Amino acid sequence: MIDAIAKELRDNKRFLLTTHVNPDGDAIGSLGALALVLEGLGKQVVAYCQDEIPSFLRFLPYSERIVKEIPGPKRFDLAVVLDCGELDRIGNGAGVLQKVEKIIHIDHHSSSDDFGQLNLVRPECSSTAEILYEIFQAIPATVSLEAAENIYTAILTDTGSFRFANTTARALIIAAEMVTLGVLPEKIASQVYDSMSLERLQLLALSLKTLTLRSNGRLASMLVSRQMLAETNTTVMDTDGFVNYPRGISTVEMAIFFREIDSGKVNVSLRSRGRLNVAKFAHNHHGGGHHNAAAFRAEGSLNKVVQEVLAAAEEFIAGGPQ
Ligand SMILES: [Mn+2]
Repeated sequence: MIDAIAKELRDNKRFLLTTHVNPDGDAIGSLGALALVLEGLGKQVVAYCQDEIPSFLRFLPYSERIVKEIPGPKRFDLAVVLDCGELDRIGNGAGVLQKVEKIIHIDHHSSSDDFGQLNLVRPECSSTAEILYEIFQAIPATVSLEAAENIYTAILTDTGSFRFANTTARALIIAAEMVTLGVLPEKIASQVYDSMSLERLQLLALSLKTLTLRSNGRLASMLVSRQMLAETNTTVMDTDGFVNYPRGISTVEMAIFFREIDSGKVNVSLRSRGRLNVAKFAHNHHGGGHHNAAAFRAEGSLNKVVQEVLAAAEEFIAGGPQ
């Protein structure tokens, strides 16, 4: 499959690249890395993401060229969907994409649909960028420093700074290769982690007050409401990574972070340590993700969603490893 995809990338000319709504470091890093490598091969590329690039990723080369509308009418030979388990997670661009004759789907989410003509879904990989790097070697294509910064950042963020269970030897080897190409880990870490605004810190302070423990300390939860965002003049993007605070408590096996995105709509992020499979919990609620990191969207008031989900999570934990 790697070789088949490498051949398609070599043989075609006009590419549409896209990723999921609410993009993270792997989404934007994979988009940027593939766009830069394809341009290096003389291809025409449009990289699309429906939502705003989070501020901590805006230092990434190419990120400023990612478009929020697919320019039209434009014909593409090929679309590549990155880090995105279901086609409708692309958002508004999904319609345009379905008109492209051939779709290549590259992902590492265990719940991925096979919506492409070519599907390369490898849940054992740390990140989508890790899979891309293997494809770049198969083309074979030169990885510039700019592309390397994108790949490194994608692996760094998807492994939680090389801390999560997906921090494999292979993830570390690729990261090391990116450093060999000139990536400066200190520079990337400082851009990604030390670029917090005062407002975001104030939002975190409010959110931490909502931290609660259940199931004898095995379940922790925290929330951010629309009102907290208004009070601190922040947006939902400022909540990125907040889920790691409840997750960091020593007794916690499952952490849940609720954020109210609109009235009546709540985003629920799940993290686990060890054997609890939160992808399964997310799947029960029409979401998806990985064994230790997953998410879903729920309808209803924040209060109601919090109560129902926490009750379900207590039962889930009592059921033991899934
Ligand atoms: Mn990813």
